[in-house]
Amino acid sequence: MAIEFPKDFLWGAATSSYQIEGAWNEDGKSESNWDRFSHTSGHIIDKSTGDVAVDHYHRWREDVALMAELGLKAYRFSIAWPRVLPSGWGKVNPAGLGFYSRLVDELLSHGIQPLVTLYHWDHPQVLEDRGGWTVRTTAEAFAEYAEVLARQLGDRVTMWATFNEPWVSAFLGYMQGVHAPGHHDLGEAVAATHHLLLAHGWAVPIIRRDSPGSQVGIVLNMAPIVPASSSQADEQAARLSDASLNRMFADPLSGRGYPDELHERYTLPASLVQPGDMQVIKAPLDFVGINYYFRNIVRNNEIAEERNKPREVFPNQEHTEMGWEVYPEGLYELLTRLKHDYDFPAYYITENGAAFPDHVAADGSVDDPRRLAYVKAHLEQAARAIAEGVPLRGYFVWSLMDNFEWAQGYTKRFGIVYVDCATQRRIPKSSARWFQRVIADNAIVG
Ligand code: IFM
Repeated sequence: MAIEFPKDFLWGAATSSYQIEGAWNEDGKSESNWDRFSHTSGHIIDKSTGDVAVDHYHRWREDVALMAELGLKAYRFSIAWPRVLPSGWGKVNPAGLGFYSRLVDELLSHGIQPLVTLYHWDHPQVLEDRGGWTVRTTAEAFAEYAEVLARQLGDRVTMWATFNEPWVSAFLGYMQGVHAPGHHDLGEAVAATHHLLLAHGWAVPIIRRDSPGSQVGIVLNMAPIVPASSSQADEQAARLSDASLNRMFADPLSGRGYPDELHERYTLPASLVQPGDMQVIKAPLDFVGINYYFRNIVRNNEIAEERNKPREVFPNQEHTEMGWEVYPEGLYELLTRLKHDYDFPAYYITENGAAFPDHVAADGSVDDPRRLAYVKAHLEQAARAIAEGVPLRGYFVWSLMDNFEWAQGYTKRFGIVYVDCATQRRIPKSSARWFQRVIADNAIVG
């Protein structure tokens, strides 16, 4: 039986600047935090960098043509801040801005709606040198950056996301040390969280003013959190983990302030949250983008000094190549929980997808049945949530094409389009052809 999606459901694919563009030092772009991080040895598993990535900076026309061939209704991409404002703020680099302006025009000429993410983890290294997200001035610089983009593209771009996964920027970057800038400091992660949210809150009214009528939102990585057992300790660990991953962002965005668990575990420095900040952060949104990959099963950490860091447990189920459990029901659980607990007006799945090893067959094709099954199963759960009244308006697969998977370099392929890194040849995988049919039918048939 066919599973139909609502009329006007927005079907798309997503990418991000550092993961696909390359051209790391071309046309006036300055060094980014990720250029510095990947150029410093020991951070990327295969010692690679995003210097060339999948060369989208030079192949963007070909890539847009591919999107059109697949029938995408929308394309979610991010802007490299160091291309547009190489010093973080101040002087605009017209060449960098021109690249994105041409990309937007090309998308529109094919009837593809751009969803622009202003920040997907890459900012000018000069800002990082002055403290990055741990300092308030970076949030001020971001507001200026948002204004430049909204003024220049706001007549043509009608969907904006301020940030992608601020949890990742704050916690993987400043506490777990696996992303740029590679620090290990809880205090820095908390400060970064506040400044990212503040930057978001400042940017929202600026975008509304300079891109009137557009939809403005933010993209969060969220997951259902499940205790590993019914013990009080595991339940408590799950509560902490939920506060840190989910409520730390969704609560202040919806006007509830930071979760109590943060205050229980950590004394915020008096100077961090200034009068009026929480009001800024709760700027009304048109949508929240959800990036969902797997649920988190957590167990209490028996190591006394690490009680703040609940352990994740990975059950013996099917896993993707990232080691992430395949748990499509989690998408339904997450969406219905959001509907129950918050009153955001709309949601988009802004990322969902899977890394599996892919191989080019002798006939030049790439068959990826496991990725296809992953996407199909998640779409079925999305449809279930829609049927129960969740205002889910679209789905973006991660990713349009194989790319630089951060600390995992090029060892993990998430694309529905295969990229041969040596030749930069693009080959739509069988999942891409299947997705193309789903879009054309606005339904999963069979
Ligand atoms: O590749 C990333 C993306 O940049 C952000 N969300 C998760 C994806 C897979 O790890």
